[in-house]
Amino acid sequence: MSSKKVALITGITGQDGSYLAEFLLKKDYIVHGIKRRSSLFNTDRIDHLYQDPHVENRNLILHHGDMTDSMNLTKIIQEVQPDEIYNLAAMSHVAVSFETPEYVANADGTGTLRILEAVKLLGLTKKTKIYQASTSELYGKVQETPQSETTPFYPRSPYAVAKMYAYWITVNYREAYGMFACNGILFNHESPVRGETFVTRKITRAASKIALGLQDKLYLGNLDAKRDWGHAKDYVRMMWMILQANEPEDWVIATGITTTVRDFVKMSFAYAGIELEFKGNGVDEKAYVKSCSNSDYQLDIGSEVVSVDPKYFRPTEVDLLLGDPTKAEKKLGWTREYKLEELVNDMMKSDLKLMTKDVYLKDGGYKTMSYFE
Ligand code: NDP
Ligand code: GDR
Repeated sequence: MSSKKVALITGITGQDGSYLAEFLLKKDYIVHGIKRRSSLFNTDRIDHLYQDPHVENRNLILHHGDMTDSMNLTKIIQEVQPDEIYNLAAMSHVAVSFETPEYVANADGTGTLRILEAVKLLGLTKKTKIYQASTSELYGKVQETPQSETTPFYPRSPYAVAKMYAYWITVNYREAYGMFACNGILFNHESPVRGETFVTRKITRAASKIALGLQDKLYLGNLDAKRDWGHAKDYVRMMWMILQANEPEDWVIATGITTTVRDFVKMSFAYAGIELEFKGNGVDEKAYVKSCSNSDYQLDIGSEVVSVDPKYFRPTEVDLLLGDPTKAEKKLGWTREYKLEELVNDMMKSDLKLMTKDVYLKDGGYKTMSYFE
């Protein structure tokens, strides 16, 4: 029997799952991950960690599974006998949750119950610690700022309501059955591998393409929304620290600084040497090129590169998120390596590199992507 710790990560193919797997492997864990069956490969983010299944003593093992399938989850937990479960799997897009509310309740809400109940039924309550990926979306409509562990919840989307169930069922199993089950209430965190439809990555990808002459314009929704953005690498470290604490508790993880979507746009374009000027308000708002010191491609001064499209507005919006991470800093000694500017730089550097490949393809006459038309 190996003396190594065993972790099970649901959502290992996602942004956080991939960084956490890398982090735990460096800590000499045996890492098991649950991935969904898909018609195309969906392991891009963890391919660099892949180990040939024919090799003995692997420390990264993937299982097919789904948060909506109790029998499957129970079987995997029984087989793996994990010391720690990180429940990161979720339909995590707030806007999409308005379109698929029942599915989100099932995967994000009841899915968490399935994990907790499996651990209980299998008699693992004293062995297995559980981290639940809770979210600042729970705060929703602003009750107070900054938001801390004691701020009341007011969820504003089917996603947030499902995550509220997951939050409380985690607390309930901790209190009812003495489980080491904790919520990390994480504020927005981003990275170069952030999903392409979340606003930060949508912006850094588009700013890169526009700077390289591959795209003309970026359409966005609410530019006034304010978010407390951190770097995913700093946040996955905290997930692990939460499960190493003396007592199971709930923790806010945030930077304590909030920024508008508009300012994130400005910072991203600025990295590529493009200064923007915003004009108008709300549905009429647009951004124009004020100056361009971009050496790769010269944009015309005054050209319109960002425009608001109301189709991206949400039926109910979360206007302002600003977290207070004092408890995590004081009790767990959590510190951050990345400031917002460094996060933007990291994402822009990576996307510019990625899009540069498309420039070569375009220059070589390769013409299949829609934005080449
Ligand atoms: P991603 O959307 O990048 O990843 C979600 C993961 O969940 C993917 O691996 C996805 O698989 C998997 N998944 C989705 N539905 C199911 C399902 N029904 N069964 C099994 N797996 C499923 O999210 P993040 O990595 O950004 O976030 C991780 C967790 O943290 C999520 O629960 C999210 O709600 C929460 N969170 C995220 C924050 C953030 O700012 N990033 C902040 C606060 C909380 P596939 O790759 O196949 O789609
Ligand atoms: P969020 O992230 O909803 O906070 O949830 P997202 O990046 O989707 O939106 C942030 C803010 O930007 C505004 N916005 C747009 N958003 C998107 N996606 N696309 C746009 O074009 C656009 N224009 C403006 C949004 O209205 C919003 O106010 C993320 C997810 O990771 C959740 O899973 C997680 O729980 C929370 O962060 C904390």
